[in-house]
Amino acid sequence: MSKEIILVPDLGGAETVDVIELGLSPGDVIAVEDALLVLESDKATMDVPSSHAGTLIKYLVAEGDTVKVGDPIAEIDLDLASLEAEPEELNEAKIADTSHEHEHENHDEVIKAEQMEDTLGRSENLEGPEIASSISSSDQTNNLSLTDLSDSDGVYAGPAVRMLARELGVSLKKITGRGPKSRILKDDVNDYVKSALNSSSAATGPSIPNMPDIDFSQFGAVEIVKMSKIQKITSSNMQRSWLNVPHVTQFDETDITDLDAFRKSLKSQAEARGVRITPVAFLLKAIGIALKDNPEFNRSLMNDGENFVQKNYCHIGLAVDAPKGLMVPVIRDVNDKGLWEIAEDVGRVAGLARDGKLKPSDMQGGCFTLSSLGAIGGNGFTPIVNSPELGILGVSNAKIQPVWDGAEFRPRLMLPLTLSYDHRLINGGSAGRFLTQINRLLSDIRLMSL
Ligand code: CAO
Repeated sequence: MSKEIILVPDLGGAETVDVIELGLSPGDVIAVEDALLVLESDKATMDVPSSHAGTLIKYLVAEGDTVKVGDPIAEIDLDLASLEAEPEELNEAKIADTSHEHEHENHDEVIKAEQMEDTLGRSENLEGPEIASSISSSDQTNNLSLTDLSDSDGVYAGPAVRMLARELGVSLKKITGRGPKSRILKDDVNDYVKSALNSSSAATGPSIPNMPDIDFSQFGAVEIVKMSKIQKITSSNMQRSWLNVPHVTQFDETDITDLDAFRKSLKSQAEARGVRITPVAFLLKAIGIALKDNPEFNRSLMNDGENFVQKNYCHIGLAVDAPKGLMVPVIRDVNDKGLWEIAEDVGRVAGLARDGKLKPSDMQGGCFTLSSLGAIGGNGFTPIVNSPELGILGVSNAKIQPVWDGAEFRPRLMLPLTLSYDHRLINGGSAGRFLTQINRLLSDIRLMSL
């Protein structure tokens, strides 16, 4: 067996460098120019290519060692040497220019070398000449690859790690490096992929069973009716929210006796203005204030699972029972508006919804939704969050009820409230505070002016 000891080449000025990656294993077949290992100076990494073809017997250094020019780094069995064309000057491998242009060229060369290594790896059972033709048909270069560790993407990783990430289709930006100076190591890439695979298989779970197709005509006369576009959109939005959002619903009841008296006292003014003022305007006003005071309700989860959006505006959706189906137009900047203006907006958007004249933009940008079934009836219902909003207030029919005031029962107009919220981002305490504030604002409307 003829052996060759590979030495640390000219380091382009650096006195000592660290060994940061040993890319191969003993027994690996290597071609001239294959990256043997990766060295790191203060500011850059460099691939050290093999000056000879053969089989790696062993490394003479370990990851973390500090080496200088001329130190032995690997021992190679040259038995395959006759199969490859060996450029003479490789023993004197030069460090490449650090300019970005060269960086990219060198990067490409490293990739080609690694691809060739891959080819060789997969051709273990081939006879010698076939290996030789793989080698000689490859592009060869005499330069060491010097790569700014942070590269243009700001990620701190060596070329071999970048190559691995590319092969696995992983963005290095998503990986936390556990190497020195937070450099991303091959193990970090592998661990990231493993955990992504585990979490995706955990998330897959059993699928939702399909509803059976039933021929209802066997039970009596039926007709098949096409769903309207709005019905189809509502159906898929509801299902999406119901399946994605872990819902919790909280119940409360608020005393709107004084609110209703005040509202009724505004009747002649309202007529003069051509506006109808119902509890809905007060509810929107109260929600706006509660959203301002409880900003955690004015957020949306981002799909990356890492961040949420905090909204610094306050637009509220209003569910409208329109002839063509449920529509949710959005009333903008509620906190900048007084009760008259809000009441005007309610009349306007409800009219547009019922006439089927809402534009898509009229239904976008909501931070929270109000669904009032008060005029229709019912003691309570659990509304579905209009995701990606985090909360929805359901309002049912106000009724006179006996309320104990500490001395006697008094007839009070009580309004049932239900708050459904996305438990991924809202906890019960926040929801309790939010709903309690709405309750207080409605039961004592003087608080709305503070
Ligand atoms: N309890 C008792 N009466 C109520 C009430 C309540 N909670 N809310 C409103 N009312 C009264 C109003 O004051 C009005 O009476 P007056 O004319 O005597 O004042 C009457 O009921 C009719 O109100 P309205 O329905 O015309 O107007 P509104 O402002 O209350 O509601 C709107 C507007 C658009 C919210 C409503 O018409 C609507 O479409 N609601 C349905 C929402 C819906 O479908 N939600 C379910 C969606 S799925 O979650």
